Amino acid sequence: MPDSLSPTHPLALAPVFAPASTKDGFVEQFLHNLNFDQGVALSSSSATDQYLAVAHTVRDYLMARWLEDLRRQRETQSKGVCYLSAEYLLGRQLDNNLLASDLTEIAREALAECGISLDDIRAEEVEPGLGNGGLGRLAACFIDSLATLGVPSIGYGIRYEYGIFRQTFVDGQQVEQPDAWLTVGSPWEFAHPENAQTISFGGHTETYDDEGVTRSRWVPGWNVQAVPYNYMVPGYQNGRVNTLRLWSAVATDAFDLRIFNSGDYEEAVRAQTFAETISKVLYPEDSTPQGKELRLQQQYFFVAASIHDFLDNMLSEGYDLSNLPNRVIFQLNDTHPVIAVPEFMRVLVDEKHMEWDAAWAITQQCFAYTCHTLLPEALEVWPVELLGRLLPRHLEIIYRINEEFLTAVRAQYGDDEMLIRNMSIIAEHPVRSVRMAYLATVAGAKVNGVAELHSQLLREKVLPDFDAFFPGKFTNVTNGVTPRRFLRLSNPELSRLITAAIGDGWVTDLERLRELEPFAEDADFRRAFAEVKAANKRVLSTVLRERDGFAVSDGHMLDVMVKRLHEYKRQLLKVLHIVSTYEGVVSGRVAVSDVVPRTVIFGAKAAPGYAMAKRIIHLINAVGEVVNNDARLEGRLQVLFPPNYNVTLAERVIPAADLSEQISLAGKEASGTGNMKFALNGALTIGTDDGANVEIRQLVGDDNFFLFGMSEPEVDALETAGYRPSEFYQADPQLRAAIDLIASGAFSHGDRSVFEPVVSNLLYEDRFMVLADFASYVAEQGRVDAAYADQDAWTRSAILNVARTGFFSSDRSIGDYIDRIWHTPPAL
Ligand code: B1N
Repeated sequence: MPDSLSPTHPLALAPVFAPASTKDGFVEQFLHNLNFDQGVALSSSSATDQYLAVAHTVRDYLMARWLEDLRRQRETQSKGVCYLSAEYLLGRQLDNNLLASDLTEIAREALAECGISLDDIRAEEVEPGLGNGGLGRLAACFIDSLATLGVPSIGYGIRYEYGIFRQTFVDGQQVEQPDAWLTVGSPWEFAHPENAQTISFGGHTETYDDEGVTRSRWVPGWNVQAVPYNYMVPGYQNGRVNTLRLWSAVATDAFDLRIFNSGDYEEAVRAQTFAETISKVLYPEDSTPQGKELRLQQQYFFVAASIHDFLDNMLSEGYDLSNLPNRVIFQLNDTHPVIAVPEFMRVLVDEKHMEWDAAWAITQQCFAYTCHTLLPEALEVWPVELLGRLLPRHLEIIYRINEEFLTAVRAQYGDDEMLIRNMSIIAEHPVRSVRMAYLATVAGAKVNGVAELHSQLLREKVLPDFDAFFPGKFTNVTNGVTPRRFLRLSNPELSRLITAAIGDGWVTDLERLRELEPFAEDADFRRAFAEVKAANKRVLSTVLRERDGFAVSDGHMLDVMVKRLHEYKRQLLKVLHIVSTYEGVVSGRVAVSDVVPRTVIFGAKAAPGYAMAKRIIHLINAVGEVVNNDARLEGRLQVLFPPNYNVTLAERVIPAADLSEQISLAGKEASGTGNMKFALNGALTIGTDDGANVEIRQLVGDDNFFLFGMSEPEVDALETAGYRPSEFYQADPQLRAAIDLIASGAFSHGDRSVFEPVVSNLLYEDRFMVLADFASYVAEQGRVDAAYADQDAWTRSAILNVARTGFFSSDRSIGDYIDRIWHTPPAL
């Protein structure tokens, strides 16, 4: 803008140019972008060029709205949400952004006029896999709902250069490849190096005299620059565009200069690389994070940048910081961003010179914490030695928070040293460490679990002392999924059928699906619904043929288990069921004609360092190899394991599934969100009473859900009584036969050693009680087979699953966050 143009000049205020929302307008803008952004003519453009130009065109349509929302958020100063998450598992953007801006048909026609197929263009996009699994995908669903509901909000995270690894199989074993998702650049991001934040690490702390007041300060040892990359997050056809701001690390000038001046060029380049390591790669551990120094660097890097960004850029001039609780709530997505708490205190006390007590009172209103797990090994702790070396001032602040907290605990309960030890933010064993979940609980205005059962267990089992000490602090917000991506976009045929029956209001008001209930009794509707499922299976079959060379059998029940590979999720239980069916036929115990034809699809990545999980992947592939090629099965049982399960594949698999496997040991899966996506797309669930399965079953009804296995109290009782898996092995001939078959080397070319660790773990440890639930699981699968024989009744149940799971919209989850935690005002 020229100097003479004041910000209030009509030209400066004019809406940004937006192309005409017509086919011709789209064509014109697309060709313009192809020529001027990509520098190619249509006739010589590659598919990549075309994809990038289409993406830029969609962006151009959204831009005016985005700039308007950015301005509005700065100007209104109403209370907003800063969602802090180390992961956003976004999936492909083009389709979603076309839908949000209602341009899908216009784009299709416009491209057709240019001789290009929109479907081909879609396939060009590499999905940004900046998350591991459910937690990262939840964050992506939440920012979609926040934009759709028009909540003033911003998502903050890390722009990993490499997202979740690409999984390949070599001889049935997982091999990880780097996910270079940025190779051709991302058309959806805007870099703003001019808004970089300087983020410090290391050094020491000191006190100094400030006109008679003794203050502390941090004298850091080194720093890096955090460069923001902005992404548009469009609401669904509501003219709103929110922002996702992801930080990328680069070396600071100061950092470079010091070393350059010393003449050590090599060292300077090394230093640069070192700084950039921070946002280089996503840690591929889901649920069991390793306490790596770089991980803590990543966490501090992004939350410090986000807090400073908010304070510097979102607050009006001269903002009275004591009003912050009326202006912002930082939602902590698990413990990964919890180091934000001492950082916020440090800013208020050391930099803004606020009194400790006043700063702490503000902090306790500005943060809320979502816990996503119950597994003890997943609760993050940071060794004091490491934290103190990397963030010495933050460690001091944490010590003081803990001291004052424990003083308050003593004041209430007296000197109960056992209780004090149990509640201390600092653990003494095995090494002195900071318990991040405790810090988050003490600091947070609210603490929530992610499903009813999870929140109950969190209060009763994980943090009971805190629940007693902080009455009213704990609450539940059951997870949800966005109906835009996981129904409207991924299942267009079912969407059309639903809309024809009840109108399209369900896309933003998913409870409206209830209106489908009567259609379950309508034979024509059932026929149409079954035809949609069949069509979705054909689509999946084509995808798997082209992607992986698989030949999916026709007419089979599609039985799907897709999720991260973890022992608690019990992929092994599913494997034992398959092996048992196979063993039944080859041993003559079962007539092959009695096997209900099934295709079992697995999708699962294992953390690269999780040896048992990788062995289980190997076993699934090995069992598939044998089962799929044994003529005695007459093709009635097929096991497919497409590698590299990701959001894009999920969007194809879920709409095609008949049966959804949600078979974790009760009390271990915090919520699950895949379970919701399947039910919403008309798959029936076989599941334990765990996580959100409990709520799914309550909503769809017992007749439309296959429940098996121990309940959480039963698991607890068995644990207390002493669980000996070998007793189950001895007592159940069918189980014994299945395990013996694996142990015999039948799936490893006669080599008994290959799966010996899996077998012996099952027999002598079996932490997640696979053997204890086996009989119940197999019996319930028998009921699944019987139910599937009556296709019409099955379809009826499937329709009721769709009709009754509107509760699991992430719009409802966000509504609950607003009511119970954030108390943000209604949309402007
Ligand atoms: O979060 C999901 C839940 O639906 C799942 O049940 C839960 O397992 C998942 C460390 C995690 N919990 N913890 C993680 C991810 C990455 C990491 O580095 C932990 N993920 C979950 C959404 O609530």
